[in-house]
Amino acid sequence: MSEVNLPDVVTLEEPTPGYPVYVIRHPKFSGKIARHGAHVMEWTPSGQRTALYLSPTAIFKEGKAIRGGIPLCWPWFGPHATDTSLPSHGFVRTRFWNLIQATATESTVTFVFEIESDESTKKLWPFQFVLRATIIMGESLTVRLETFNTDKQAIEISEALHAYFSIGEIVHVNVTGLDQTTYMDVVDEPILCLQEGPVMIDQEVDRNYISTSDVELHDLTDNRCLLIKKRGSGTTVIWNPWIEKAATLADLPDKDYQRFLCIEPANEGNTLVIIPPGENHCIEMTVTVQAT
Ligand code: TA6
Repeated sequence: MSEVNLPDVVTLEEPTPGYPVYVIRHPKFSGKIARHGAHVMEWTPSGQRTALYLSPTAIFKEGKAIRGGIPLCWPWFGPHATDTSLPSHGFVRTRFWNLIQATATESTVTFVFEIESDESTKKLWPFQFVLRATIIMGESLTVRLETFNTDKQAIEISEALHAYFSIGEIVHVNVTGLDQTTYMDVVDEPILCLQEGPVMIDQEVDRNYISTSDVELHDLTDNRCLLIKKRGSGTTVIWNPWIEKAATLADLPDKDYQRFLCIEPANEGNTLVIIPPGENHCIEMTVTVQAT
């Protein structure tokens, strides 16, 4: 792997030895991206509070997903359909990716990471693939995940851009863009429901909305709105663990459920993706912060 020259606005840090994190300090924004999981840890437009939540007790160790930022869930979302011994949310958020490119313009910085199938991935998922993550940081943030089927057979994937958005106070936010949308409530036994009006959070929420719509996260504490546009995604997952579930997560302070809401462009359940041999699929999210 040849070394990639980093733009001047990027420095390399290691929260733990051998765990590279790219730190971006640009006049218009700042950010952090870990090579582990091609994981966006932080994105902060200048003059704004940070847009993504990152747990202060996140663990930076190979094989453990970072709690917060934007974990990339692939090639399956949630628990594996048949083998509970396999890692939840697939196996790419828990391994180091290859940095292919890091470039900058006067208004953006772009990182491209890739993972290619090998013997270790085939033990978990017996298919050939190339997976590419493109992260474009600027006054907005774009995360693009492209699956290239390099196998001789069709492949079926589920996936999510599992974004943790930073908020002022969980009971003072709402999400619009999902009114009259069907969702599967998976907090307990799955049950099909219909969303009436904005999504409000006053309990554990774990919902898979069948929707291709863009959504808006309205933060009434911080007087701002996060516009979340997506493409290539048929499901929007909304999750907050609330009090009891938060207390079971060792890498999340008990009270921090109040400080984030996960809104995740995804494909899962009824919107699984089948990619013919030699073809590819792209899921993408673009986030913009607006003061209100
Ligand atoms: O966000 C949806 C979800 O599948 C929830 O059910 C919850 O498990 C969450 O992901 C976090 O999963 P993780 O494996 O990162 O703890």
